[in-house]
Amino acid sequence: MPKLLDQIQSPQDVKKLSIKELVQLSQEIRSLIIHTVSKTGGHLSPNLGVVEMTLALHFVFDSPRDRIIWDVGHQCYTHKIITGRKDRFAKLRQFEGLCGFPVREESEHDVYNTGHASTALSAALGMAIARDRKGEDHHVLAVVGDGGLTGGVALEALNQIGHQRDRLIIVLNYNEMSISPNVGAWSRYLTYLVSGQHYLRMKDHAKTFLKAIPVVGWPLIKIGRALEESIKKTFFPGLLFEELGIRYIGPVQGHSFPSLIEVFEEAKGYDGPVLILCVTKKGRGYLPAQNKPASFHSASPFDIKTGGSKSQDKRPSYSSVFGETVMELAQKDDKIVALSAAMPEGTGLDAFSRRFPERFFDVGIAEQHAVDFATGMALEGFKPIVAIYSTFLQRAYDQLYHDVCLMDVPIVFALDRAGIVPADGPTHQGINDIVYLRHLPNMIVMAPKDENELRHMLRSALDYSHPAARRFPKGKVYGVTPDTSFKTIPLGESELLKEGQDLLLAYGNLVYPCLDVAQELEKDGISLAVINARFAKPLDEEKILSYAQAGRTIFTAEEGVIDGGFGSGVRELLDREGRFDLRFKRLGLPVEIYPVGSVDQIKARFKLDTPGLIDQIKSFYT
Ligand SMILES: Cc1ncc(C[n+]2csc(CCOP(=O)(O)OP(=O)(O)O)c2C)c(N)n1
Repeated sequence: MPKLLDQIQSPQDVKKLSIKELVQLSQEIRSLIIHTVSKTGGHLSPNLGVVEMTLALHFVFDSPRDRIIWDVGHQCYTHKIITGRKDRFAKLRQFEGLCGFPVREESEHDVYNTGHASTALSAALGMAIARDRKGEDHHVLAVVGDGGLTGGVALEALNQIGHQRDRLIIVLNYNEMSISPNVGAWSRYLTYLVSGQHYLRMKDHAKTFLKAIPVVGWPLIKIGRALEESIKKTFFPGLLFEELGIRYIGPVQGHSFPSLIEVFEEAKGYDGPVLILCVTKKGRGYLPAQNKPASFHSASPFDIKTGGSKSQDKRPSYSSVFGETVMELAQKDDKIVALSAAMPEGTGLDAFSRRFPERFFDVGIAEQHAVDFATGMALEGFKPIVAIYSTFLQRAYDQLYHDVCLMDVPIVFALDRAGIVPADGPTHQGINDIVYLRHLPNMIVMAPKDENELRHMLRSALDYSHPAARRFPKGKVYGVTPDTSFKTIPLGESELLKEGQDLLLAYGNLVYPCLDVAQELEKDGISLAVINARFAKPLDEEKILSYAQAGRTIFTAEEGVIDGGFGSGVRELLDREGRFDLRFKRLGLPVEIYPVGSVDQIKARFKLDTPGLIDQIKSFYT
């Protein structure tokens, strides 16, 4: 059979299809997504869940004239495929290939860049009001998941949407899942709305039954209609949205083209904000993903037949070492509690959540709330360990400053995915945390060189009695044998790993690469001592200044942006000591928008891999 997908160059081609053809196209797209992601990795289960919904949106609406904003944006593969990027889809998440999230620079159909959750409603309202002020008449749509709707930003947007009442369409993709099963009172409410499906069906059956009764049938239906408003108030779902000033339509079967097209057409005609609740199945069409949607939320390359990972590397990840260490420490201290913002698996806390369900809190996609919630618990004597990816903790910057640091509250922050993050693109890079934490009063900022030090740092962080943040990268551990007992690292103490004349002061996961660099440079007659800094704050001032006093050249190395980072802290120390004469160089990452690619590719691009570091140091000497 000739492939329908070959004929689809733009959404205009989708509009020409019959329902039967749309069904065929959705199958072809699913197959393309599964085959591509099995090679490239990517957000498999979210994308398989929204194929029909995306096609129906493009069938009914007129992108890019109508603006479609994808919340998080991880579910945009079908949208990319039918908006002229099918031929580049094989290069999804590859260096110089397609980004896995909407990017304005890639296509006029991507009207808003996303990656972090819960922003679409605010952006859509902004665009809707702008449209109205400009006297234009296109549609603005926000597609948001039930997970995305747990984020505070989304709730703030709903608040204003209901107030402004501008024309705007919210498509709520309900699949019961965030990455893991969705949590919270909102989630419970949405589940209640969906269970209203039974009510809808019951209502239709009742009507058919009444119509069949001669004479009294129709009057009874009329009375029923009159009663409906009050029944609705008591039983009928959607009321909360309606009370907020947002028209509610749903629930809709999110894999049925006739239903989707019908409600999208209906929504088009409404002169105010409207929310359509679509029920979809995450992972639909690929059994392993359907059965384990969380494992396939963001999958690494996998074998299509079995669903098993293609990776041969059996080393544990930093996240899982972190999760196990939290468990070990929690066994001996019942004041320890662990928090995650919708990422129990990703942060390695899933085992902890099963072992200590009473001491684990998944707060939803709510990083700001997580930090203040932890502050409250800590002030009452608990010891919260808050595990949030470096990029997502950016959300809670004010809470870190205003609540945690000004009150000097002892909370341990575990910043996972710190440094360069592969494949997800600029929105997910964990490169700013050193900068945004370093200048907060009372905050201790540290990074381990390997998994053994990660364990000691977690123990130490609990002992310091101040807010303490510890970053570690995505991926597999270095592969050292961990010590059998914990030790507390004296606050601010660095570790000399190699003697030498000048100083290479390395931070976190750049410590071992810097050792390699120093060994290599010995061959060229460059002698560098290598120090594992451990702390970006407080710095080991005594040790650093001993090299300064001897007039040595100092290099700093960090996997984070240079401006305001670890090296900048060292520079500030030298300035305070009046050492403007010293030769000094910061090695790190520039402030710019990062390309999609693997860690190695991005490091090579910014000369932060071993050859790049060698090159930078050598040229500094010449
Ligand atoms: C601020 C922020 N925190 C955490 C994440 C990680 N994250 C990506 S997708 C996702 C779940 C989204 O769930 P939902 O919106 O329901 O979409 P679904 O995957 O179910 O389609 C999470 C927590 C994020 N992208 N942004």
